[in-house]
Amino acid sequence: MAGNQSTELDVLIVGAGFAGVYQLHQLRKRGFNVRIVDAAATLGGIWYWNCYPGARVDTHVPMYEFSDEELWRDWNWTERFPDWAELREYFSYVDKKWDLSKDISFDTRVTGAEFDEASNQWLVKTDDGATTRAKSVVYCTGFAAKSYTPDFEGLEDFQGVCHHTAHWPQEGLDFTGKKVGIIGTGASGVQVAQVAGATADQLTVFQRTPILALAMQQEKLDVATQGEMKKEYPARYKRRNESSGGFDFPELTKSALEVSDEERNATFEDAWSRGGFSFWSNTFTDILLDMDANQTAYDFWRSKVHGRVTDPATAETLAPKVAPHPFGVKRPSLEQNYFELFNQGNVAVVDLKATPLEKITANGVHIDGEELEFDILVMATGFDAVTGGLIQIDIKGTRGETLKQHWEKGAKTHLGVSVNGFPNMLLVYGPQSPSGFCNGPSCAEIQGDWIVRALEDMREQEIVRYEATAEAENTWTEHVNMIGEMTMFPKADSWYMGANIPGKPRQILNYPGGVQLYMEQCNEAAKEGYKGFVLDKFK
Ligand code: N01
Repeated sequence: MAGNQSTELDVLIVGAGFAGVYQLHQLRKRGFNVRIVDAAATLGGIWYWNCYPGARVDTHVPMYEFSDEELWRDWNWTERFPDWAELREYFSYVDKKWDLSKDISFDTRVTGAEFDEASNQWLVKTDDGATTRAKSVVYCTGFAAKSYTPDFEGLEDFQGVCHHTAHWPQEGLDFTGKKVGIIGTGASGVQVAQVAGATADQLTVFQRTPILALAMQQEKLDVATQGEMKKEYPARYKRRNESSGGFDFPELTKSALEVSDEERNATFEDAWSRGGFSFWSNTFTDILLDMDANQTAYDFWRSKVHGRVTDPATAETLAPKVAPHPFGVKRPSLEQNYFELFNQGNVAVVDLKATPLEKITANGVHIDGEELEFDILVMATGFDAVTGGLIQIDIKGTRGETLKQHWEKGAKTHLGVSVNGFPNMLLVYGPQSPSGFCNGPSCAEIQGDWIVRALEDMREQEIVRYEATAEAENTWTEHVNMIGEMTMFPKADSWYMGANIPGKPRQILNYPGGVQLYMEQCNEAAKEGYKGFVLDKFK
């Protein structure tokens, strides 16, 4: 690792997004000798790599930021759902306030790590050829550190410009006057389409599964408004810590099936007009638990889309009568004018279920026996989410087994933070923790605080080696799967289930019981002397 640093650390953190930055700040305050390593050139994690046009957060201000008053007091956003550029500015502001960069190795990728039994330390290898010793490694690689591009026949033959949304050129790319094809209609595809549709000569959106995109209800924010809002910030951050998904939504009390049609409709309308994820997670208690309740949400959503798309056949492609999967079990995206795009003469949607993509050619995409020509192809095809970013690192544990091998049949952890056979290794936002079901900064703080406390406890008790037992790992995995089975998430082929990647084991990757229940169990384990862990004072 280049720069001014120690080659023997108390804690090495992988990743400089919200989770990693929080760990660095908190651990350093407590006197740990700690350093972040990140492959990117700046802070920001996902916001460094996903700088495609239109990329913006789907969480409203002030939820998607740290709750430290020292930060929010002087920081103001320009929009209710900020874009990637403003998020990067925020990270740069946090960097100055918390003085972070001096302890971060940028442009450095962690390629492997091996546990050294003799010293109880990890030997962490980076792509600059260096090896760093660390007593603990905390992986803060986020849920989307490994992109996924399908193995399309002929992809390498394409002569135009082709980028995955997560490897967008840092210098940007202009769609003006170009023929643009976007493959994928997840949150990334929707966001790029909205920008491309404005200036491209022709935009074709290749849809395999319709995206149940929700109204963002974007707003400009001024300083005076935020000055008023800030009076409520402490209460709102408290609420976010007490919620199930790390947001500040009010408590839900009613079933969608116990109210009249008028009341249900009024509740849906209210959530729709509040925008963001309100319609997804803040209408009724049983939307994600009961198929009949779920259908009411889908029908409402579909009527909204059909009201905005003029051609009935196109509307049906985008929002079919039969739901492609239960509402909300694939992550909805937020949209501003996504559905109106398809009323424009220069924008078309291709239904890949009806006319599968045959191959990619030098000039474009072959479909239904025809070649569609493109200057630019955008792969908005998602991520090998949650586990992919971790197992792409060659992490070797005590049995000579790599993490990839250990998770061959599916991820297993204790409490979503620790893995048997991989001592002194902790995960933030990892598999079987609330992760993708929780707002990122909330999880970075809530789960992050538990990890910081655990590291302090280990230091205080002079524990040199801590490791989840195989039994605890199995128990936690069963528990997570059991709760998952009670929900409707397994009913869709989503990244939540690992089902978007061919050959990846199908399992619920995020803890589905909510942050409260999750933290109760983590805190209980800590109180009982880190139940489920073996703690060694001496080797
Ligand atoms: O990826 P996705 P994403 N042929 O996996 C399609 C977060 N995020 O990058 O649904 C054709 O959701 C695939 O089709 P299908 C957010 O959490 C947040 O968009 O599998 N198509 C799907 O349409 C999000 O959930 C923001 O049938 C193929 C698309 O590619 C997560 O990141 C912005 C295909 C992939 O969608 C991932 O979003 C962006 C194939 N072979 C992302 N393979 C914010 O707003 C896949 N697809 C903060």
